[in-house]
Amino acid sequence: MSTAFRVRQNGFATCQMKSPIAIAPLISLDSVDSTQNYAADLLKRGQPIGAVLALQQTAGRGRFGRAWHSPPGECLAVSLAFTDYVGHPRPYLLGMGLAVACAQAFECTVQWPNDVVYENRKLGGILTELLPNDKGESVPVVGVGINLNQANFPADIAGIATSVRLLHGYEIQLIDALERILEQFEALPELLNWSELASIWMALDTTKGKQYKLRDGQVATASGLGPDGELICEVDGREHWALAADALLGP
Ligand code: BT5
Repeated sequence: MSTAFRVRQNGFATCQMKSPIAIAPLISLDSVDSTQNYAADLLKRGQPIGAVLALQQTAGRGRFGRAWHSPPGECLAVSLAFTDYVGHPRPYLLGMGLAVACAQAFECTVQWPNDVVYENRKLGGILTELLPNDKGESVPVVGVGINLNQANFPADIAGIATSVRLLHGYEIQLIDALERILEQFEALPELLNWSELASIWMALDTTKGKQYKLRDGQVATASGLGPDGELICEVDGREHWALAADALLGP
């Protein structure tokens, strides 16, 4: 854990989120399997890394190994390495903070735990992983995928996806989109506890009343978020708290 982070965790200072590329390099690639994999490799080798951005991913991934579709120049695909937050007790807050920043940047809403949505269609998703560095420490790495310039989508996601172009009628370069998101992210308070994000998240939240598939396959209805940002839902009239579940998207 970095000294600065330990001091902040102990409550001696409050500040705002800092973009990883304010303190370490942004690496831009034409094509890569997954920006998360590339970031993992650099961290393991002890190379300095703030973020990895790719024009195209050939094997982008979502949560639980699901595929993430990111065609060349049309989808922002970036992995942000929070090397300053090694040992963060709630690394998922960094991902939720980035979801909020994306929603603010593109006038959308958020849906627990990681979706940037507009009227039940997914503009983007966030993948938060803990990846080991050369010292064996766990670095929070947040992968951000935002659909920017797509005019249409492959059949399997056509009913659940949308893009900035489809929503707002303009195209945007990947780097400009990233800049816009990070500007919003840097305006957030430092996210050490859910209490710092709760009111900002809830102002954009569309989780309540949505249907979720729990990890055991049961379908639940969301009733709200708990004191640590976990999902509170109802299954057959019984309250259930979940740390992982999938929103059922689409019309
Ligand atoms: C996510 O997973 O939403 C997290 C996506 C994170 C992608 C970024 S891109 C940069 C970085 N590098 C990576 O390799 N990944 C990260 P999840 O909640 O599991 O959603 C995945 C599901 O969303 C898939 O099973 C599809 O149904 C759907 N999907 C795939 N591609 C999509 C797209 N471009 N737009 C909307 N939905 C999509």
